[in-house]
Amino acid sequence: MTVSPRTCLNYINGTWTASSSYRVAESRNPADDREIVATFPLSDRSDVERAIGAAREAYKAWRLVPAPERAEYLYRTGEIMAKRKEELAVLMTREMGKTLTETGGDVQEGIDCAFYYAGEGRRLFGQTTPSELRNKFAMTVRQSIGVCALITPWNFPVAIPCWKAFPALVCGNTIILKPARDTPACATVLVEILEEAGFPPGVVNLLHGSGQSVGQALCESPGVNLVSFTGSSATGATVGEICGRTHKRVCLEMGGKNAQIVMDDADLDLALEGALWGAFGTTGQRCTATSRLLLHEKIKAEFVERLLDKTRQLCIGSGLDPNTDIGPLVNRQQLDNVRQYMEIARGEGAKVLIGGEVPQDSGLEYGYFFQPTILDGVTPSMRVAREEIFGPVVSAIEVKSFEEAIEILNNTPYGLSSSIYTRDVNRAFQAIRDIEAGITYINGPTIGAEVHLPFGGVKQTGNGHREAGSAVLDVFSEWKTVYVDFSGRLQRAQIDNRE
Ligand code: UN1
Repeated sequence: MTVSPRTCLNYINGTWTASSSYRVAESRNPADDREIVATFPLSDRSDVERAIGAAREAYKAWRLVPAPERAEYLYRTGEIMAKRKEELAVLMTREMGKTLTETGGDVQEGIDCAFYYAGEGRRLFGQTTPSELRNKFAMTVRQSIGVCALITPWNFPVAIPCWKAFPALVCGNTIILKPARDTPACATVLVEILEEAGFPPGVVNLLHGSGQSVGQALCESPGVNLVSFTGSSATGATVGEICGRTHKRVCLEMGGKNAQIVMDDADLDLALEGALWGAFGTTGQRCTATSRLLLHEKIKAEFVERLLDKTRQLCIGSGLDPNTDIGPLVNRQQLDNVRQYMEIARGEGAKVLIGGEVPQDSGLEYGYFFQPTILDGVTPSMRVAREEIFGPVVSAIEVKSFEEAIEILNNTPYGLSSSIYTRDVNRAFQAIRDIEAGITYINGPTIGAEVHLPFGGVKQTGNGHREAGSAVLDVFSEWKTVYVDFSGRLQRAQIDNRE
């Protein structure tokens, strides 16, 4: 069945509009690149300026809407998203390739996020604390920040925009969403849902286009107060640099090189299921994906053997087919990256135990498929052991002890997710203490974070902020400290109370 391409437009000040450049580009189905999924505008600086103008104007009234009332819009958003869940999941599979089970999960994460941050509208707690002076009251309140630019990736084309948009909105900010070029249709449907939920014109804006023109202009403009970015480390460094120069608040979520440790006392069946899902789920295109297995020497041979068996049974194909376990990579560039890493791995002396190639099966020739791949003989200094691959490739690394496993796990520039399978409770708690990562799973895979807990990483994964949970409220709001002196006289802190 062919579906005609969707025409995506920008959304500025409550109106769907073409770019003033009139230039367009298209997104294609990565399982069959003959299919155009959508066309979208390549916005230019004048579109960016119009969106910023609309968002600034709308901010004046939106910041004054009481937070519980702002939350009502999010409840409606969650309800509409739930109604459109299946439609959105199918569209997402067509646009970026992951399986229907996974795209349904992506939309569900967005729905959960809507209800969670709607609830925050009735909390947004500040603190009260005693003043050091008599007849004086001290408290903190959260204040909105202004116009937030949200620059989002293609791998979670609904969930990640929701992680950013919903807390931003409930905190009283207005937003400009700049989605990835690979997933314009998913972003368009999300904004249609926000429109239907009734957000006033200018509160939510959408700009399609390239990072070089739209993303950069948003980062540079003095009209934007905050940039929240999820994507590659290289782009994140540029975003951070421009925002530093222009004194903007910036939240960066970047790469990962996540490891799963399997100790000799682990439940191997459980650890195998975890490794399979963590490494090959979403075709390895998650920043939380498992890309290193740190296997205790006593179980390594058996574990690898059994993992190979399970990997052989995985079915590669279109994500729309219910039998598919592994969909395609998102685009040709991503496929070329993974192939290049295979050459690097072979050149460095790693051994390909399974996979490592583009599948030759008929029916897959028009897609960006890659076989699930397990590498052996990988040493911690090799590039494949240190750099993010973002594909279905996992390295099996032997470790002699728990201490060695932790040392290797920490030996990367990143620190997002991590996991350990062990039945030893002491080991588990030592791992929680010693692993350098924002997230640690005990007896679970490295993927599968939930929206009401903080999400983010240490070292080069981020810049110290957390998304999701109540932690992200510290990104999207400013603390104001308020002192109320009801003594009717001048009271001097640090002086009068010491006399
Ligand atoms: C990402 O890959 O950028 O924890 C986000 C997970 C998902 C989110 C991944 N809930 O795997």
